[in-house]
Amino acid sequence: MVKPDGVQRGLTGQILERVEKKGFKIVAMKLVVMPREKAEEHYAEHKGKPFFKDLVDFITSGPSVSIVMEGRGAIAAMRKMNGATNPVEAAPGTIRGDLGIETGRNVVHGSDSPASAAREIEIHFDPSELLDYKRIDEAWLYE
Ligand code: IDP
Ligand code: MG
Repeated sequence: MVKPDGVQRGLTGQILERVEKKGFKIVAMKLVVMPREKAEEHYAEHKGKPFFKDLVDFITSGPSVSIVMEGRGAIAAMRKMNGATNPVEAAPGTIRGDLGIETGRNVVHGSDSPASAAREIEIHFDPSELLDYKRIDEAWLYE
């Protein structure tokens, strides 16, 4: 997900470009202002933490871009591409390392496991919004 700070700062295109250039296939995508209930469900694991309210306020404060992407090792690779949660600790070359400063404004979200991805996809998308197609470069991306 490109969080509302990423959308407001005009970073959506270059973030999606990194995903596409890496070779991952975007199979669903939407621009939405997340409803509060969905945001609370999305971040359920953080309920009760001191930053929870600010996080939900922020994530619902404007449009965000949610995508579902596929590819070999996609979840771990995307987490690496996103970089550490705190952007000042995130490695240069990562999205957060290149584009952010504050933990509460860290530009992107990425699912951290297959189980989280399945849970989050269900929150953000209807199954009919996930598209099944082949990228023409697949034969050159994979051995
Ligand atoms: P992640 O996004 O790298 O998976 P999590 O620990 O799951 O990091 O936290 C979810 C989001 O909550 C972070 O991306 C960040 O926006 C926010 N967050 C996490 N820890 C803090 C904090 O200590 N202060 C403010 N915001 C935080
Ligand atoms: Mg997380």
